[in-house]
Amino acid sequence: MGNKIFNIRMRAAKGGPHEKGGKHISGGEILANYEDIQKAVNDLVEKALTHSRGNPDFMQIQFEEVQMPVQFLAPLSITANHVLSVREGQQLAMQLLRKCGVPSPSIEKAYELIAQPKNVGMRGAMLLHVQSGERVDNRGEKGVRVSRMDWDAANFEKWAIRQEMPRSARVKEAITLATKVASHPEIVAELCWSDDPDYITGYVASEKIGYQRISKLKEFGDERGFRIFFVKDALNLDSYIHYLEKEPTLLYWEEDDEK
Ligand code: WAQ
Ligand code: MG
Ligand code: MG
Repeated sequence: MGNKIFNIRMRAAKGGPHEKGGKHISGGEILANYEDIQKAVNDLVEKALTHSRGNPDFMQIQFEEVQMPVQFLAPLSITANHVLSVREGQQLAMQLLRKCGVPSPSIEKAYELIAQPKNVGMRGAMLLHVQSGERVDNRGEKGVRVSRMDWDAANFEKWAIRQEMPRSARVKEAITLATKVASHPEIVAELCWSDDPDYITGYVASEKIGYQRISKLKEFGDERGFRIFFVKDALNLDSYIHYLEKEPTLLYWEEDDEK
């Protein structure tokens, strides 16, 4: 038994690897002890091989020991918003972004970026400057992939039962990512919906408004999905990206947090 911790990550594509123009199918990241690496690898392989975006013909799995100390965070508080149409869902998303302090012109710029075909099919997130709405990461169609984060399965299950949330890997991954992202003081909001054609629920999240789930942000069958992080200041980009990619985060929920 060691107390070393490892980051295991996977990316899968169809039509060749991502960097050779393949279509992104699936990605995943897990933090595990040495003795749980095998299970983590199996879980990631299964995720990619049974994906609704299609069967991959390229997959890469990689792991490495994490040398940095782990930060522990309580999951963001959850609000469920039920909407009847994509239009209503998207209007609510914009309203929530404004509540986080993102000005309307920047929100419009975000939606212009989303509408561009070259930004469809990214495996990571776009970073946008809050005030100008300009994209500030230089990661092109790859985007910034948040990694080195996880949430113990048993602790997540307890939380999900109490919150009446689905006990799915997808929800666990989304709350984990949103909590890690929101806890950075320079990131004021996140907008997300899935690129999986069979999943239409998305969210807006921030430290201020918590995880605001929106039941419908796109139509079934649509393979366009996104993650956008709005950052206050474009100057410390390298430090945000280091935080998102490299600094290990584990969620932990205490029953008496009552969040
Ligand atoms: N880091 C950065 N961006 C990511 C990451 C990551 N680790 N994982 C995914 N993305 C980006 C990428 O551009 C994908 O195309 C997009 O997000 C959607 O990813 O019911 O399932 O994993 O409360 O398909 C949210 C609602 C589900 C969950 C989100 O996203 C709920 C989802 P997906
Ligand atoms: Mg995912
Ligand atoms: Mg997906």
